[in-house]
Amino acid sequence: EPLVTDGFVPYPVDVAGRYRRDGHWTDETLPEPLFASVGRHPERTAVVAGDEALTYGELGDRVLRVAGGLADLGVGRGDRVVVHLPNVPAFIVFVYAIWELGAVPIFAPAAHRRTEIEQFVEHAGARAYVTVATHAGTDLAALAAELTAAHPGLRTVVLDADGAGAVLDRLLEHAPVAHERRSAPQDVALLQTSGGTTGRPKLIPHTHETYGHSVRLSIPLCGIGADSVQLIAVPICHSMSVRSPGFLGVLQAGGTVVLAPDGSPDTVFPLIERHGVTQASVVPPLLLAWLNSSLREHHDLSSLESLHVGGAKLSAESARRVTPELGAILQQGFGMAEGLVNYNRLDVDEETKANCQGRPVSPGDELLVLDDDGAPVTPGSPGHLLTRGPSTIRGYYRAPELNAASFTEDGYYRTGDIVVRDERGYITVVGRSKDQINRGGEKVAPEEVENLVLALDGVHDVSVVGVADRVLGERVKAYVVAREGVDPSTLTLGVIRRHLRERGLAEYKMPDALEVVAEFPRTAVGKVSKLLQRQG
Ligand code: J2J
Repeated sequence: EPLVTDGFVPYPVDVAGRYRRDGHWTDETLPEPLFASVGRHPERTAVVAGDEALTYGELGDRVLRVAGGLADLGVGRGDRVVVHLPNVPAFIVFVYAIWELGAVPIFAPAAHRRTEIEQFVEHAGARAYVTVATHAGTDLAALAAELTAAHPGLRTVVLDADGAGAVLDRLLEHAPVAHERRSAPQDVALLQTSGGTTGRPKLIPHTHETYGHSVRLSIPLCGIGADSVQLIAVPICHSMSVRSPGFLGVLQAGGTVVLAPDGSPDTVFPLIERHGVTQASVVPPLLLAWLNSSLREHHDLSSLESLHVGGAKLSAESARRVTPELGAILQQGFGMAEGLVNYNRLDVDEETKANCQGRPVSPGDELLVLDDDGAPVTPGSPGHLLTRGPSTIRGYYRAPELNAASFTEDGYYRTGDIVVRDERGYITVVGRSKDQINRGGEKVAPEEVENLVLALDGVHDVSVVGVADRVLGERVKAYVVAREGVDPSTLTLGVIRRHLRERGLAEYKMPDALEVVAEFPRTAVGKVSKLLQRQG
């Protein structure tokens, strides 16, 4: 059968050959490690959420039954399926079920709404859409109905809000498919969403080889083993929850995954205590909330061995509080859904632990730190980070124009991050050259928000930037110029947010602040100075 490579930029043949010879890429597909664990210890607990616990045996059985149900809906090898679920066991079940069929899940953040989901469905030509009836007050069943009306070929699966219910029960009545290989390791295995820097979200195609490599190496580097109990308290579709080391790492190692509906101390502290959580991967604002919570004294958090913190910059000051106050090793990481992941090794010295965001996971990772003219900088000096390697994509999905700008001719990905790399190869993230806002780990493309705000009556021009925020690192601020003759006081934050909500934009992308101005500050060449706006 032909490989599933639609929309994928292949690795040069010699490079792929080298990655396989060097053992970075193996002859394994992503569901296989789970089923190896199922075979080894079917009775052990795999996934816990609320009062529900699934053993490995039960998880494996559910995966194969749901696969049967999806096959009945017409999902087969190479088909794209948008998985739009919150932190519920069904996310894990559906993703593995889709893999069992050789199909390709698109990991859509639960916070996404019509604008984003429609783009994924259309751009990827999705065969099916899996979601929950309601999420955070939004009627997603209605969205599913809208999508099917517009795309008659699209099949939808709408679970109850908790990811269970009659629709799931019916799928589970299907006879299980046989567990067998229906995809090749070289096939595109999944599409991850990128925070993006442009008007449209980008999709990131990983193969079983590229993703599996990242997972395998993360397991030991994050100290994951059969006794690990991992808490997933950030959105489950995020790389940190899936592969760094994520549920893929934990289920491969034979540990237990505990799902939290959100990351607040009220939710997670009781879970840590009750289930003896040993590891969690979190974004800085969550860590800060845990550190600053008075609830800490009322819960036994002593089972925590390590906390992986990444997605956005953690201040050294907060970093230093982690071990004394939470009793866990802090492991900073700096990764990107495009592939590259850096971790501080767990036994690194205290200075590195607080100040650095890690070094590459894979010996196959190649990093360049370049000045504005493209010349390498000396270690210890800041520069633009470019990278290629066995877990880093060579191009976004179906996006030739974008790829020409985001990748060099020899296949390096331009991360848009400014970093300092020291002599040992440890990285500190010091800035960003891409037009992106990092709102506490959630990435916002200003252009996407600007395009939607421009459609609002009364708006002449808009510029969206990230401004400093003590907890989130950055928050979203919109500068707006009113159209001539329009009373500027009618353009309020509430009006703009309501407009964006009606357009179906994810809540976290909406401006937190608004300033109506007569004109934008300009650079010498007449461009809007986002630099000046960021200070305001
Ligand atoms: C500063 N900026 C950071 C950090 C990511 C593991 C961990 C994180 C991600 C991730 C991931 C940062 N300090 N410690 O995929 O597997 C910013 C950079 C980067 C972008 C990627 C993983 N850690 N960042 O965050 O695709 O700007 O992946 O390029 O969501 O987040 O974002 P994302």
